Amino acid sequence: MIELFFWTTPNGMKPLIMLEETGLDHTIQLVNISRGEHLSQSFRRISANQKIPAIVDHAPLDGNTAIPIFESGAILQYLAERSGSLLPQTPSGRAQVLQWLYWQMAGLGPTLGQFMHFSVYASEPVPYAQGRFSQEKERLFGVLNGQLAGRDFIAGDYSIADVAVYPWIRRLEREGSHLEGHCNLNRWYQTVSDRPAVKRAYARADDINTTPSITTASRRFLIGSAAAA
Ligand SMILES: N[C@@H](CCC(=O)N[C@@H](CS)C(=O)NCC(=O)O)C(=O)O
Repeated sequence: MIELFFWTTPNGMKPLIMLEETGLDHTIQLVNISRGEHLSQSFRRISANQKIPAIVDHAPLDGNTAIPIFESGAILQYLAERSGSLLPQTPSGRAQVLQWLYWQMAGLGPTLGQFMHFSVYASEPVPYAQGRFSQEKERLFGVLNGQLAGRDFIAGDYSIADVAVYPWIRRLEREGSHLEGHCNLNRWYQTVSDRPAVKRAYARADDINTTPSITTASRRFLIGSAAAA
């Protein structure tokens, strides 16, 4: 059984979508980052980085004792291998998927996170940072749009690369970023949005929380500001 430590953010949505896609047996532990629940000592033992998401596999297939895993990319890869889904078996197929998974983890995710921070959440305007991350966001959207030309999905069949990228694109789209100028990206976005597992995952998230993570009250817990407490 997989225990998912979850809040309703883009990185949190990745394993929830994956669990819906694979049907792996799981339970959800809510970690409300707006209330600083990710900063507790007990959560630190599961996620050394004290950010969500994290999982604990209570019955790993290799017979080991329960294993905690943090970092959403590592979690997706683990769940793909655990379920035999959404990650090809061949070395070349795996490499194609993993390069886009790492592109999301190292490039798209951090860039869109900083873009959101400086354009929506920052307590004061920082025009240089807004411009820098807006420009890089557009460049990365262009890279993704180019990769999706003539392809239904990012790396061959639907895979953990799509699962990793989708929640961030959805978050930006909901925040007002227009996808129409990137026709391949927009088509892919509609296709993934229509997947039953994706719909189920967002319906579950909406039942849990519909308020933004960063409010005046929550600001002191987030963005590492209280992480050393
Ligand atoms: N690279 C990490 C990023 C995790 C992350 O930034 N999680 C956010 C929510 S999306 C969080 O826990 N924020 C709380 C904070 O920064 O204090 C991953 O992909 O798992």
